[in-house]
Amino acid sequence: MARRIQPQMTDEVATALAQGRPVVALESTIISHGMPWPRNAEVALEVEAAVRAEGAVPATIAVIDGVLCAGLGAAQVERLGRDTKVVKAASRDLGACIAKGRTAGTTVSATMRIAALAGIGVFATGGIGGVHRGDGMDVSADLTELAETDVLVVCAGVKSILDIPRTLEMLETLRVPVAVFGADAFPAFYTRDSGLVAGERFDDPAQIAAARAANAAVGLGTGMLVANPIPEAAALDAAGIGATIDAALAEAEARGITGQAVTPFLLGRLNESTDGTALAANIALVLNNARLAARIAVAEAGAGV
Ligand code: PSU
Ligand code: MN
Repeated sequence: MARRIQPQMTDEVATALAQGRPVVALESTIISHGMPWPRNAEVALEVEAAVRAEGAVPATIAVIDGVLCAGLGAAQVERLGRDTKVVKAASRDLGACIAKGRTAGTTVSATMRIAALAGIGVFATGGIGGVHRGDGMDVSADLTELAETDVLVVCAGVKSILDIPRTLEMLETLRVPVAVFGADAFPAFYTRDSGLVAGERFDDPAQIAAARAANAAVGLGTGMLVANPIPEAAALDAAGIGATIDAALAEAEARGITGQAVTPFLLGRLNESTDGTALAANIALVLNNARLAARIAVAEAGAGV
């Protein structure tokens, strides 16, 4: 087997890992392809601050000039947010990015892969990819990476640009444990309730850390998905955002948008056509997820996991 790459880490991240202190990985496709400049870069730094405020060290993950990075400086965050040549990398794209010296925002799958290489076990994002609507067989590699890589991912559930029931079925098939924090219903990103119940409710971050340790102890070998509902005050009206999503999907279809471009196109359309309301909700839930991930990482570090 080829020797594994050790990602380049900031001193802060390397020291925290060496000392067994809590670290939270953060993804960067949300910066490069999920939110508009300059709010994207500002939010990335606000999310890092939210992790620090809970007593953990943030490690924003990306590929910079072909180097896998865990922990970025402000100038690198700005480049990801601003430079339109930055590509979107899922796990399978990492080798080509390294070989060609590319700069990439990493999706959930690629961020999990790099976090695992760095030895970071907890990761916060906004929403994961999943099974897209329709019968086009567009299924995000986020699901397959969750099935293969032992990293806990905190998200706000799954956006209804995707087929939520099929995404939940696929997670079950792949035997990825699903935890819902502080609620019974699985959340739908902009709204707190997808109308579906999946996984197990947890009300205590330490108990989530304990479940993750137990998953490892039974040899599961998968990641774990923690769904954290958007705060009530930031949640959007379900009917309103539902109609906006349907219109964005119809436009993507009419324009023949396919492959890796689908999710960024839909996210961009939602942000544009809601006059900033969807963006504000997205920011609120990412911050909320960063705080919960930090609390889980702090609990893990305290338990010596
Ligand atoms: N869903 C969101 N926000 C996002 C993404 C998905 O609500 O920013 C991004 C994440 O980086 C996720 C990626 O990993 O899109 C999935 O892309 P695809 O559907 O091409 O696998
Ligand atoms: Mn896809």
